[in-house]
Formats: sequence, C-alpha cells, structure tokens
Amino acid sequence: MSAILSSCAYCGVGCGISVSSTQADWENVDRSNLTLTGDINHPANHGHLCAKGERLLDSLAQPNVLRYPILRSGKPINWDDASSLIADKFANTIAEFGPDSVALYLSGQLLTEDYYVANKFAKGYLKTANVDTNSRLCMSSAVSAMQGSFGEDVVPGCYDDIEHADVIVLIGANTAWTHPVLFQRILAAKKANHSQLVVIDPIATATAKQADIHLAIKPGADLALFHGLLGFLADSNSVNHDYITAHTQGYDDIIESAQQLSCNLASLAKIVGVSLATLTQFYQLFIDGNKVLSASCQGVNQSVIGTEITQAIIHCHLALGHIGQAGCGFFSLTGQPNAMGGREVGGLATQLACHMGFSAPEQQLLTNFWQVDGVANKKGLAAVDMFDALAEGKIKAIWIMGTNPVVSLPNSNKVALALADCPFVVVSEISPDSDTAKLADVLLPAQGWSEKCGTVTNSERTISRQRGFMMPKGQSKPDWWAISQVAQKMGFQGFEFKTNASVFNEFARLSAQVKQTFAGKVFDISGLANLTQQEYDHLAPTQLTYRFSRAHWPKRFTFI
Ligand SMILES: Nc1nc2c(c(=O)[nH]1)N[C@H]1C(S)=C(S)[C@@H](COP(=O)(O)OP(=O)(O)OC[C@H]3O[C@@H](n4cnc5c(=O)[nH]c(N)nc54)[C@H](O)[C@@H]3O)O[C@H]1N2
Ligand SMILES: Nc1nc2c(c(=O)[nH]1)N[C@H]1C(S)=C(S)[C@@H](COP(=O)(O)OP(=O)(O)OC[C@H]3O[C@@H](n4cnc5c(=O)[nH]c(N)nc54)[C@H](O)[C@@H]3O)O[C@H]1N2
Ligand code: SF4
Ligand SMILES: [Mo]
Repeated sequence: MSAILSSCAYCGVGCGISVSSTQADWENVDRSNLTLTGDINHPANHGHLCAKGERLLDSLAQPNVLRYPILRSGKPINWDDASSLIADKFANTIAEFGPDSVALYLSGQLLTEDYYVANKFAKGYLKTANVDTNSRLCMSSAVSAMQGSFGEDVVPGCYDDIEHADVIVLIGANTAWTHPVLFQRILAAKKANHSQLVVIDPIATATAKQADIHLAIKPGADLALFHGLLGFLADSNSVNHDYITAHTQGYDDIIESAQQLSCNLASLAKIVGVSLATLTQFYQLFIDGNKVLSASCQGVNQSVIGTEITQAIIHCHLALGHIGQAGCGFFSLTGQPNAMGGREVGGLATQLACHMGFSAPEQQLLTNFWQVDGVANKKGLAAVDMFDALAEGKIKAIWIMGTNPVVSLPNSNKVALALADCPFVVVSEISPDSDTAKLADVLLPAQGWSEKCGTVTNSERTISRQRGFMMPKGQSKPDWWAISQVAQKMGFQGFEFKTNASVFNEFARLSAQVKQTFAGKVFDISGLANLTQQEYDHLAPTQLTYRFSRAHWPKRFTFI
C-alpha cells in the first residue's frame, strides 16, 4: 500500500489528504483500488475532512471530460495548431488595437504555478494588466482593506489562534457549511476552553445556531456596528494609547465620528437592528474577553462597503493593540482553495507579483527580472469592468481559465452576450459542458484536481503541494504549460519551463529579489527559492509567518 499526499480542491481551509492505492503501480491506477483519508500531519486539518473532502474520489467519475483541444465548430485540433492559432489571434489583436484589447480571466482554483505564468505572460510580455480572477468576487474587499490598514495584503491571523482565543467573532460567514473543518475546530476549542462564539449575520444560519451570541443585524449594518464599537472602546477607556501612538496613524481622524455613534447606544442599536442589551453584551465581551479573534467572509466581502467594513473591524483590534498576538486580531477566510496563492503572484489587475504595485521601481524590478523591455505600467480592468469592456467591444480577445463567468458573474445574460460577440474566446476547462465553455472559439483541455501538480496557499497562508495521482486524461495539460506554448509561439523568451518545480523556483527567486530590493516588503518565500526537483516533490506544508510585532514590523498601521 503506498500513499500520495495532496490537498483538497474545494475550499480555502486547504485540508491535506492522503490517497492510498492497493495497486503497486501508480501509472494507470484504477479508481477502485484507491482510498482517501485526511492527512493527519497536515496543519490545516490534522486528518479531519468534511463531507465534500471525504467524497473527493467520487469526482473522478466525471461523465464528460474534455480530452482534446476543440474549435467552436466541434472539430478537434491538436495542441500545436491550437497554440499557433491563439498566438496569432492575440498578436494580431494587439498589433491592431493595442495591449489593452486583450484580457485573461483566471481562477482561485488554479495552482500558483498556473497563475504565475499567466501573470508573467500578460503583464511582462503582452504588456497589459487586464488579468483578473474570480477571486475578485470574494476577496477584493479584504485585500483592499488589508493593503490600506497594514500596507500590504497580509492576513494577520492563523488557524492556531482559534485555540488561543477567548472570544471568536464570525462576521458574514456561514462557516458551518462553507469551511466545515475549521468550524469543527472552532466548536472543539469552544468546548475545551469555554471560549465564546459570536456570529454576526442577518440570518439564523447553521453557524449562528451554534453561537453564544447571535447578532441578527440589518444587512450592511456591520459598518455602524464596528465603528460604534471603536467609539465604545474609547468611551470605556479600553483603548491602548501607547500602542496607538507608537505603531499607528490616523486614529485621531476617525475616533470622533466613532464616538458620535457610541454616545447614543440605544439609537445605534436601532441602526444596527439588534436590541440594546445584545449590542452592549457584545461590546462588553470585546473588552472583557481578553483575546478576541474576528474572522469575516462573504457577508462582508461581497458588500459594496466591504472594504470599509473590514477596516472598521481591523480598527477595533488596532485600538486594543491586539494585532499579531496569539489568539486575537483579524482573520480573513478565503473561499477558494488558492485565492491566496493567486494574490501572491499578483493575480489581480490591480497589483504586480509578490505584493508589488505599479510604482516605477517595482515595474523596473520586474522588467529586469523577466529581462523584458518594460511591463504593464498601469492597473488593468477588474472582473466586472473587464466584462463591461468586453460587452462594449473594447476587449476583442480573452482567455478564461478554471472559472465559469457566465454563471458566476453578476448580470450573467450580459456576460453571455458579450462572450458570444467577442471575436476570440479561449477557455481552458476540464469539461466541455460549462456555460462558458460552450461559447469558446478554442476550448483547451486542462488537467483536473486528481491529475495536476503544483502548489496552493490556503487561508492561513500555508503553501501545500497538490500532487497528481491519476494519469492525465487524453491530451489534457497543465494550464501553465498551455500558456507557455502560446507565449513561445508568440516569440517570447522566458517560457521554456519544463516542470512545475521550475515555475515555482522562478517565483520564489523573484520573491527573494523583491525582499532584497524593498526592505519593507512582508511577503517572502525566498526560503523556498532554488528547491531541487526532489525537495519540491517532497515539500511539506509550509506556512508563511508575518511578524506583526513591534520589533519586526517596519510600517505603521493605519486607521482609515
Ligand atoms: N459547500 C460549499 N462550500 C464552499 C463553497 C461552495 O460553493 N460550497 N464555496 C467556497 C467559496 S469560493 C467561498 S467565497 C466561501 C463563502 O463562504 P461564506 O462567506 O461563509 O458563505 P456564504 O454562504 O456566502 O455566507 C455569507 C453569510 O453572510 C451573511 N450575510 C449577508 N449579508 C450580510 C451582511 O450585510 N452582514 C453580515 N454580517 N452578514 C451578511 C449571509 O446571510 C451568509 O450567511 O465558501 C467556500 N466554501
Ligand atoms: N449568485 C451567486 N454568484 C456567485 C456567488 C454566490 O454566492 N452567488 N459566489 C461568488 C464566488 S465567492 C465565487 S468564488 C465564484 C465561483 O465561480 P466559478 O469560478 O465560476 O466557480 P466554479 O463553478 O467552481 O467554476 C470552476 C470551473 O472551472 C472548471 N475547472 C475545474 N478544475 C479545473 C482545472 O484544474 N483547470 C481548469 N482550467 N478548469 C477547471 C470547472 O469545470 C468549472 O467550470 O462565484 C461567484 N458568484
Ligand atoms: S473543509 Fe474545505 S478543504 Fe477541508 S475537506 Fe472540506 S472542502 Fe475540503
Ligand atoms: Mo468565493
């Protein structure tokens, strides 16, 4: 019996799995010889799995797998011709209409290696930052808030904080359903440590039903709730002024408006939509519970004021000086298995790789590292704007990977019509049946979860290996390989990658260079640069640690 360790593909908890086979030979392994369990040594789940993870092997029986590249007419085409066609169409479109007439729309379900190569291709070679991802739909509010408050998209909390917390506050998150293994851990910690669970959600969800306090607030009232809490912390002399003076900026600018809310708690309770007793019970618990951990998800992120709400939550922790200490502070739950990895390679239209922005020195670093004549010099179009530009005919060629925007973006009819009218649509998929795949001029077969190899980064920024254990079906290929083929056909040098390890190494070397050049950068995977193939193959889950302590944090945190 031999086992392969990999990761669950379904959510941002990022559980480790172990797939065992009774067959000695992994090549041509048969599904009936496989068993799947949780990886007891993985720090995200310590062997636990939820119902979805336990049934991962059932997904292998997918009825209609895409095996070969095909054209819209249904005619099969070989990879060589398909990549030549895509290269020609992208090159001609750029020649006629400029770099911003093309776009890539990616997915938090891709691997970090796929994401890295896609970004390099678009921002370094096509010279457009029109590269966005479905992670925009879940994570952009949290990203902007952390960039604003901490100076970089860095998540202070981690799963271990759950056991150290006295109070856990879930805001806009139905964690019992959407991050079940983490929720079981919260319930276990609650039982063992008598910690309190607060759930803030307009609906009495399965999560809320397990809470000690459920604040069934009005939708969107989170902003008033947390801004009022900041005022309450000040009113009750709980604010850590030494910390604020030494490590933050902007407190004085916002505290007055916060206290305008907290000075009349009865009217604040009305605005928020809860009773005065519930409001004050929660506020008092935030002070009395020594260590408070707040975690938010889509009820906050998908709000039009999601960034402001997230910042209001962070402000309360900053005011107490409770950031970067065990068991307290802010934590952002990511939805997709690799939303975090995508953010790290710069998978959003609004950033460059390794948490860089578009300043001249940051562009220059990438220009030198990739040995190109300049990179995209301004932000590109974010998801919704990208599809608006598509509908307006401004984007004339698009490559969609690992996501089904016809279903998942708002205004789906508009998205479908825009794709139908777009002169050239490429879709990389594992299935020909998705609504988006049906609109592709060229449909490329991607490798599915059981076949592909690379890395993913979970909610608590642990990088884990995904390891394929099934032979890829038909001519399906890794997404990074497909992009590299097209890039080479366009005459670009720098896409001669032979393995996923070589892609990862380049990314890690870039991180080392960024860290060396910009001393204040917190994102740092330089320790993983230059892994040998064997080291990469055996890479154990590795967590990026950010030191938020006074000694190590170079920037001031900001009240915005
Ligand atoms: N089974 C399953 N699990 C999944 C996924 C899946 O498709 N299926 N998808 C994964 C992905 S990509 C994501 S992003 C996550 C999503 O994970 P969650 O965010 O936990 O999931 P949602 O169901 O969107 O829960 C959002 C909650 O916010 C509440 N809410 C709505 N408006 C407000 C508001 O104004 N304020 C507050 N405080 N709450 C509000 C809603 O009532 C809801 O309970 O799940 C991940 N896990
Ligand atoms: N109404 C409504 N809309 C929503 C949401 C909501 O709660 N309600 N939630 C939003 C959120 S948070 C999210 S994250 C999005 C999710 O929206 P999508 O990203 O559209 O979600 P999926 O259905 O998971 O689409 C993934 C696609 O990738 C394909 N695929 C699977 N594995 C691979 C692979 O390895 N490579 C490639 N190339 N393709 C692969 C699958 O066949 C599938 O078609 O939806 C958003 N839209
Ligand atoms: S909690 Fe998420 S990552 Fe873990 S087994 Fe369930 S779906 Fe997979
Ligand atoms: Mo999501």
